[in-house]
Parts: sequence; C-alpha cells; structure tokens
Amino acid sequence: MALIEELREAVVDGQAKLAVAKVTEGLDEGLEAGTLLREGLISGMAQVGKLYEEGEIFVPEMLVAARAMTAALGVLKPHLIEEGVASSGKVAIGTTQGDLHDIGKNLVAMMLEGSGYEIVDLGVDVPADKFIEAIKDGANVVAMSALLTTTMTNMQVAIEAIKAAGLRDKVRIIVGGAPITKSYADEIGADGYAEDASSAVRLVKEVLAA
Ligand code: B1M
Repeated sequence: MALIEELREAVVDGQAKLAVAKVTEGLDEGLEAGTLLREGLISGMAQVGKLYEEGEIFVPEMLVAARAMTAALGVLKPHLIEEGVASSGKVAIGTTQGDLHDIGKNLVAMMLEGSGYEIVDLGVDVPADKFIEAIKDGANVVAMSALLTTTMTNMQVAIEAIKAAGLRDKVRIIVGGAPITKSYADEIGADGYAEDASSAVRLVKEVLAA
C-alpha cells in the first residue's frame, strides 16, 4: 500500500504513533509536507467526518482520529511553515464565559486545525475582551462554544462587545454546543451555527467565502 494511503488510514483508525511514523517516513523519502497534509491527513479527516455523519463511527473514534492527526501535524508543522503552505484562515475558538466544558470545543479546534486553519485556542471561561483581543491580533473567524443554558447567553454578550469595539465587520462569528440552535445563532446575530465538529469545518469554509 502506498505511504499516503497508509497515512490516511492511520488517521481514520486513530493510530497516532503510526500516523507520526508515516509522516516522518514520507518526509525522509522527500515527499512535500503539503502533499502529506492534503492527501494524507486532511483527506483522512474528511473520511472521518463522513463516517461520523453516516453513523458509522461515534465521538470517541472521532476524538482518537483527531488526536492521531494532531500528533502527525506536530511533525509536519515546521515543514509546512518552511514550504509556505498558506493557512486558510485564522480561527479564535473558546468556550464562553462561565463555562468549563471543553471536549467539544477541542474536537472542533482539532478538526479545523487538521483542515488547514490556524487555531488560536482561548480555552474555557472566555470573556468578551479575550475574543476582541484575538480579532485585533488577526483572527478572521471567532468560534464560540457553550454547553450550558446559563452560559449560552454570554455568546450574545461577546457579539455585542465585538460590535461596540467596532470590529464586527472584520470577523465572521460562528457558534455551537449542545444547547445552541440555528435559530438562536440567528437571533444573537452570529454568522453561522454548526451542530458538530465536521460541520464546523464546512461552516468556516462557507463563512470565509461569503
Ligand atoms: Co457538564 N453539563 N456540567 N460537565 N456535562 C452537561 C452539559 C449537561 C447537559 C449534563 C446534564 O445535566 N444532562 C448539563 C447542562 C444542563 C444545561 O445547561 N441545560 C451540565 C451541567 C449542569 C454541569 C454543571 C453545572 C454540573 C454541576 O457542577 N452541578 C457543571 C458546570 C461547570 C461549568 O462549566 N461552569 C458541569 C461540569 C462538567 C464537568 C467538568 C464534570 C465535565 C466537563 C469536562 C470537560 O469538558 N473538560 C462535564 C461533562 C463531561 C458534561 C457532559 C456529560 C458531556 C459534555 C461533553 O463533553 N460531550 C454533558 C452532558 C451531555 O452533553 N450529554 C454535560 C461530548 C462533546 C464531544 O460534545 O460538547 O456537545 P459537545 O460538542 C459537540 C457539539 O456540541 C459541537 O461539536 C462537538 C463535537 O461534535 N460543538 C460545536 C461544541 N462546541 C462547538 C463550537 C462550534 C461548533 C460546534 O463552533 C462554532
């Protein structure tokens, strides 16, 4: 089996050590980091997203696949920078103020990173001013996660603060998390809502193209 195909399968199967080994082998053989990224890692993660949407795999498998990809990306990153593979966009992601849930947010961040986006992970319990700082530092997408009905309202607080800071037209804002719906996203003036990590990847692409 060709090395790229083995790399793709290592991501789909969530085998971090194998994915790292295949990326290292590919670089040693003189393959370009961008090729390993696009045809191995990103293609593998797209397959993971498809399997998840079809109900063939579930969150735990998606998490191990994301971890395998993150491990392999760690090896590729310096080479990608050297090759000048352009980032598709800079996404600042965080769980809203008062909320400590981060598993879903981390999964979304990993999938986005694996799809070529530069990620600024602001962590959990993120106040509006941290999102504002990230926009000033060049983030063109803000992705907010909330798992509690008591903290989802802080998404609106952050959006209003971004508007008040005069930065709303500089950034796309997307939201997600278990209690969030498309109609809530519309109501608070977000640019989009994603139900899960794989649709978040599609959504970022869409809002950046709009
Ligand atoms: Co908490 N918790 N929790 N909890 N917890 C929930 C959310 C709850 C629904 C459980 C329940 O009662 N059934 C409930 C909320 C009720 C409500 O508000 N309606 C709840 C509660 C009440 C609480 C506490 C208040 C409990 C207490 O202390 N009395 C407390 C709050 C602490 C705080 O945040 N201030 C609390 C604490 C915790 C733990 C710390 C113990 C732990 C979190 C650990 C961690 O995250 N590191 C925890 C956990 C694990 C859960 C449950 C069981 C699981 C959440 C999870 O990780 N799911 C949860 C019950 C449940 O969801 N069934 C629950 C897996 C994860 C992959 O899914 O996060 O939904 P999810 O992310 C998905 C999508 O939502 C989407 O993509 C992800 C991948 O598909 N998505 C996005 C998420 N963010 C996105 C951002 C995007 C796009 C998509 O950007 C645009």
